[in-house]
Amino acid sequence: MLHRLRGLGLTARGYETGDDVGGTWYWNRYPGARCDVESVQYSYSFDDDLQQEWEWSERYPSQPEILRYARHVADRFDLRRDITFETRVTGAAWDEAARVWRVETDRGDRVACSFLITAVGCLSAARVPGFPGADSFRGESHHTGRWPHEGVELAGKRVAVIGTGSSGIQAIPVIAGQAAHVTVFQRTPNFSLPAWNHPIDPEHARWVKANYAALRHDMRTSAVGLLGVFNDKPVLGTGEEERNLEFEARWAQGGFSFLGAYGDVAIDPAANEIAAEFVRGKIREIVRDPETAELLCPRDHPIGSKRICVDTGYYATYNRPDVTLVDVRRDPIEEITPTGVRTAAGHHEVDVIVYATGYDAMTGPLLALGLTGKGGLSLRDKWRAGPRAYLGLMTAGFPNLFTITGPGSPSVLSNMMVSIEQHVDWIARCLERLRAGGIAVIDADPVAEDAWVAHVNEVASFTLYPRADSWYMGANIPGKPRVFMPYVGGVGAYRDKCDQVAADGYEGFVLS
Ligand code: N01
Repeated sequence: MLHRLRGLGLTARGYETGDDVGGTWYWNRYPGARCDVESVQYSYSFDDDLQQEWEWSERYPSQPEILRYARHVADRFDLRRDITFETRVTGAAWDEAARVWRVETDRGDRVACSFLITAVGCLSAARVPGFPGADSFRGESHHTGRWPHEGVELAGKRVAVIGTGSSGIQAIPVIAGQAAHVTVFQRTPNFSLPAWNHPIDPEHARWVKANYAALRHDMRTSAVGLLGVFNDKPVLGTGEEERNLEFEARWAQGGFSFLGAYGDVAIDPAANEIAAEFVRGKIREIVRDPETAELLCPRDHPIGSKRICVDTGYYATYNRPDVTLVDVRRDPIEEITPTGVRTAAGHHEVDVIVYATGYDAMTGPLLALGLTGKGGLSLRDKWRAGPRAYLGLMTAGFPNLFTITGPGSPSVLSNMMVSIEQHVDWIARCLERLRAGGIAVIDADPVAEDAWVAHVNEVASFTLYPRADSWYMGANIPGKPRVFMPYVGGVGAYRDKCDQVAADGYEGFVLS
């Protein structure tokens, strides 16, 4: 965004809490942290020299490699000189008379700007549940998303991991390889698919680079911003032998491709159950102790209705004698003691606690900015019953505020790089046209916003997503309104809609 704004000849300044670029990949340094989108797809497309010159080493990029990439991009485009690091935005208010945003930071900065663009991410407000006694723990305890930069010594230690979402599922096998003993506290089992990560075949990398233009186009016009074959064919009515061959082939491919095997899995409970049972069968094959295998089999949500996990050796880790699984639904965590975790059934002595307990997703990072719009209305008050935004790009009553990957856009249901670039391009073009037209202020029309919010909900209601207690629904945060926050209508269709709105003179926006 900064690069594009400079290209328009605008003066822009970034504010960043960390001491360097990288966002998610700056903060998430837990053992095993890796992206589950393939590296050649999880990368910027805005500069052809960049995408031709950068060499990825693995099919799925590790956190250190993505962080190196982010730093490389910052160096290459000389971005740091316009970023103020180690500085948190603590409040921003729209000044109606002066038509500027007045931004405040924890360093005492007071800045006025015509436009305010948020790039705070969807999963950056880390959440640690308030277990009684947590502060009394004498060992080290860390949230996966706030992992110490110097690393954590785990060799010979007894480690508790609380949480089995994507972060826990990635970290547990790696931690088990280092620690003396790992106790996993699982509340809800998740579906996880194998990554089958491997070094990038140089021949494949050359082929991708030679075909990047076409591949990027396919990603931008796809459903979720990823390459791959997503079948429309229904699994219901497909013979058992045929569907098992298809599921086996997808399992062997690794990653998200499994979910694209059949078109009805995301929308029909009976179809979904067939895919879910295939994965449960795999868990039972891999995990030797039948009781542990059953504990690891998800049953409370349709497969894909919570963010699917992608792992390396996760289920097999429970075959290790030094790994224990505790089902905290049956045996709840009662308190953290100075030396461990007490559940209803007993006390687990540990030296380190890893909180893989997730995030106040999507709205959390935006609400933390302390935004106040027209008439002194705070975003927190406006969104009390759930987020409301037009196209996920602007929220009515907060003029000249753009939200990159905001609620109501595909964001977390897609390859984030594709969705980020789409928003950046759209916002940049919008600012260019406003300037050309001598327009100072743009705001979402509340009527258009209501219609978009209704559409977002309607499309979600055709799917199985609302059936899960997921962070997509805000269900992981006590008291958070239960609303499906991202837009499930597809990356390609969403892009067309945004482009059409712009082509029609910013239909649904009020310009003044
Ligand atoms: O967080 P989560 P995450 N007592 O919210 C449990 C992306 N990501 O950091 O399900 C006990 O998914 C909670 O249990 P339950 C990806 O989009 C991507 O793992 O609420 N347990 C759950 O098991 C992902 O979806 C990558 O019952 C408690 C876990 O903590 C998103 O980030 C890697 C608890 C939280 O799981 C978030 O993933 C990592 C309590 N009081 C993350 N409170 C890749 O690209 C919570 N839990 C690979």
